[in-house]
Amino acid sequence: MIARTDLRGRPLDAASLRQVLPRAEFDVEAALDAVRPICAQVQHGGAGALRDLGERFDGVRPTDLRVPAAALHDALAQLDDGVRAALEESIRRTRLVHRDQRRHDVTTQVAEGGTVTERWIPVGRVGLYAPGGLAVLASSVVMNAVPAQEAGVPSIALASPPQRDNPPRFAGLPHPTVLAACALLGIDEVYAVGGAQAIAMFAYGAREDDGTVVCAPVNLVTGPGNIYVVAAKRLLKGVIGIDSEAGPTEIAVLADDTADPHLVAADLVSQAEHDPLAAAVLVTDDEDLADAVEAALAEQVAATKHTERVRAALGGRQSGIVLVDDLEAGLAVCDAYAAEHLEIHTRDAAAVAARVRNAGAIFVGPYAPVSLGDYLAGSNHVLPTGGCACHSSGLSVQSFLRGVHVIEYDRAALEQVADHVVALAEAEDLPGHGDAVRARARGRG
Ligand code: HSO
Ligand code: ZN
Repeated sequence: MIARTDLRGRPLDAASLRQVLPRAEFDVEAALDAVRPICAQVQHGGAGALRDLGERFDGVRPTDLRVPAAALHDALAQLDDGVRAALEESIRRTRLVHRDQRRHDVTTQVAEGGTVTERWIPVGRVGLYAPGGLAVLASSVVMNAVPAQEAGVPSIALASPPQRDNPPRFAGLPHPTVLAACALLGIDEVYAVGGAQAIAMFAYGAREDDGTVVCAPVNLVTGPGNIYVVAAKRLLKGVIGIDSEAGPTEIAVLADDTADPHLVAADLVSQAEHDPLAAAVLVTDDEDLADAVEAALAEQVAATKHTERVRAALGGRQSGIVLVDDLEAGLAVCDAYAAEHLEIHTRDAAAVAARVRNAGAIFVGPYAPVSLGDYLAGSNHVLPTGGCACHSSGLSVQSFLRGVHVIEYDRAALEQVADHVVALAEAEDLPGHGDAVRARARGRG
C-alpha cells in the first residue's frame, strides 16, 4: 500500500536526496491556461460573471454574492454547541500565539542626528480564502483571520464557495460552519464566491452592471485552495500580494524504535484523508518499526471513513517509507524534504526537533499530533508545502505587515556622509545623486 525507499548507504546531500524522495506532482503551470479566461471574465464581467461562474463550477447560482448579515447571525445561532465551544477555544489559543507575534517599531541611531526607524504598518485591505471542496475547512477561517486581525488590518473580506448541498436557509451561500466561524470572529464581509474567480474578484473588485460596488479590490490575498486557486494567485500576483502557494498537504514523521507504530499510522492517515494527492512520509532507521507501521496502516485504512482517498494518498508516488542508517541520516532526509508538517517520534524528541532546519511546523513527541496543530494548538495551519519550507514560513502576523523604513537625518549628520554619497554616485555614473546631497550640505543656507 505504501512504497519503500531504502536510502541506507546512499549519499545524503540535499540535491541527491530531493531526486529520490517522494513528492506530489502539482503542476500549477498547467492550470494557468484554465484560469486565465476565468480571471478575464471576472475582470470584465464583474458581479454577473461571478454568478455565472458560481453556477458553472460550484453547481449553484449564488443569489447574494455578499452574504447577508442575517445569514451570518443565523449560522451562528444554529451552530452545534460542541463545535461552537471548539471554535471559540481554537480562536482563543490562536489569538494568544499570534498576539505575541506583533512587531514593535524599532529606531536605530546610526549616527548623531541620524536615525532609521522600522515602522510596521498593516496591509490596508485583505481577502481571505476558505476552501470548500473535498472538505469544508472552517478552521482555515480561524487560521487566516486571526493573524490578519492581530496585525491590525483595518479591512478584512473572506470568500468561500457556495455549497450545493446547503440547507434551504443557506441556499447559494458558503457552508454554514464557515459562516458561523466568520460570525464568531467578527468578520462581516463574506462572499459566496469560490475558486479562481474568488481570487480574481479580490484582485479586480466587482460591480453590478449599474455600477454598484459589490466587492472592493484588496491588496493581499491569503489562504489555501485547490490547484485553480493556486494558479489564479500565481497569475494575479503583482496585481495583489499573495501568501506562499499552498499545494496538497504533507506530513513527514521522523521515528526511531521508541515510536508507537499505531500513533504514527494514525497521524499518516489523518493527513492522507485530506486529498488523494496528500503526502504521508515516514522516515526511520528501524525496519521493525517500518513493518509495524505498515501493519497498523493496513488496519486503520480499512476502518477509516475516507478509505479510498487515504488509500490513493498513501499509494501515490508522493508517499512512502524511507529507510535510513541512523537518526543523523533521518534528519538530513527531513531537511531535504522540507515537509509542511514534521512529527518527531524519537528519544529526546525535543533535542532532535531543535536540530531540524526545514519544516513548515514541527510537532514534538507523542502528544503533539498534526491534527492538534490543525485545530487547537494555537499554531497556524496555513504552512508552506512542496518543499517551500526551505525558504518560506507559515501564515503569521508578519504576513499582514509591511516594514517601512523612516529615515531622519539632520544637516550635520548628512554632511558627515556627503562625500561618501558623492563617491558612490560617481562610481555608478549617477552624478545627479551626488548633486542632490551637495545641494544641502556645506555652504548652503
Ligand atoms: N492539515 C491541513 C489543515 C486542516 N486540517 C484543516 C483539517 N482542517 C493543512 O495544514
Ligand atoms: Zn489536516
